[in-house]
Amino acid sequence: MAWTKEKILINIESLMRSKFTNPKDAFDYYDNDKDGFLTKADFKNLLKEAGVSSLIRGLVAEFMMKSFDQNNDNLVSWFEFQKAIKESGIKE
Ligand SMILES: [Ca+2]
Ligand SMILES: [Ca+2]
Repeated sequence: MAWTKEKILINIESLMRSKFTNPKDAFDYYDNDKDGFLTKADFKNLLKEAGVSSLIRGLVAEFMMKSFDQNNDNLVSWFEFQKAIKESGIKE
């Protein structure tokens, strides 16, 4: 079974739907230290729960960081997260 970008997004979307009522709940949940930013490690946790294979989790987390993080500080703020979710087509 191949992991395409679409499949990963579908998995993330279904995780969001089953576990959280809105993206902010998801963001707060994965923001472990509650500083208002997600790190690459936080994305790995999200991907783990979305059922993404451990073999590619690191790579996908890296990819998500790069596409979500707009000011290149290696952190994803709520603003960046929200924007990326809108652009990805994941419905709120
Ligand atoms: Ca954090
Ligand atoms: Ca950032």
